[in-house]
Amino acid sequence: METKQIPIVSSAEFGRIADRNPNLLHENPWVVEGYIHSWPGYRQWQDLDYLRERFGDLQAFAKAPNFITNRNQKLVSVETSFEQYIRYIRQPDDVREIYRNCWLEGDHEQFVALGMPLYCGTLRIVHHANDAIFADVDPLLPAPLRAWNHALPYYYSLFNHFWLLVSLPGALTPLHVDNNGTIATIAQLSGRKRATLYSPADLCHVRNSEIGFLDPEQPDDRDFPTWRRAVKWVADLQVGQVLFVGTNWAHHVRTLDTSISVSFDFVDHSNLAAYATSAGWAAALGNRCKRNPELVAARTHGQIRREDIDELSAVTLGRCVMAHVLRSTSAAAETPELTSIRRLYLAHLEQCLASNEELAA
Ligand SMILES: O=C(O)CCC(=O)C(=O)O
Ligand SMILES: [Fe+2]
Repeated sequence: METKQIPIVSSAEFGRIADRNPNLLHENPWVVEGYIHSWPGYRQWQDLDYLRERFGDLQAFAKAPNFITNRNQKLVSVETSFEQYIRYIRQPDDVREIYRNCWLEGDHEQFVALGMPLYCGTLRIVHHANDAIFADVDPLLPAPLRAWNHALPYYYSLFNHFWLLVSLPGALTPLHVDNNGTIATIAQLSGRKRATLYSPADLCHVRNSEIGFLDPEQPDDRDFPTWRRAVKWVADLQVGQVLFVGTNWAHHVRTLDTSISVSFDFVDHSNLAAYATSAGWAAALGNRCKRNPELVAARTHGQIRREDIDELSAVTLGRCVMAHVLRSTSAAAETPELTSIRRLYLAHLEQCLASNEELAA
């Protein structure tokens, strides 16, 4: 098995490479340093007391591991507040007392047997494109990269993420691929994390449709007989560095020290087609519409009919509704950039709908 170090570059060098190669985020992962130090929130967000004051009231789930992606993995979880979770981070030995009666899946004994800390690794801190958080994390990406998220209707409510992740040494996010063809970024504010990645071309060696994903720390020859053919990309992410994970790259992250990260995914020119045609957001939107059929029929002025809402699959319905939203909003968009992104998105979507047998039937 070949192991490669993920290249580490300054944000200035990264900018020069990005100018020459618009596809660079997808050819290999990158660790970029030297721009999140200038985030207005950088220092404050390293302080657990500050985070507790700002986000303590948020309802949270903490799990061990963060989630599971293999049929043979076991999961335990608690329902908590972020404030209570910070208490656990400070006093992990008090876990029995802190989470008495809070177990959702498994219990304290099963948690102890797993031998890994609870991880609140999916704390949503952004809900829409105008969220106040963006003032703290600016620039989100080093130039010339530009996130197009803000131009994509409902982006932050369709399983695209913007998370604050606080974790103890040993916390685990198992191997997985992010939703919707997005590019993932993990910005390290405190402590270190070990990242292990596999390219989309190597997914066939590390993903088994029945079992799930490989455990890169303990590969199983029976379920993943060809795992040695995959190239393993590795980096120990240090404070101040950002890891970029391209579309459909599988990633596994082990926390090494008590850690604070911000992780978000994004869409730009390089993955808009992958985003537009992915089934994840479309199914989420379609299912939401199926729960409110009258509202959807009224809002689309009958262009999407009651019977379509009932009969189309959630994915197709989600795509039809999004195409409708894009047609009606791109003309009225506030800036030429917004208009052109929405038009491009719509063009990808229309192509996808045109080849849809469900609609032809
Ligand atoms: O930092 C972690 O534990 C995992 C984060 C992740 O998978 C992501 O941001 O997509
Ligand atoms: Fe991820």
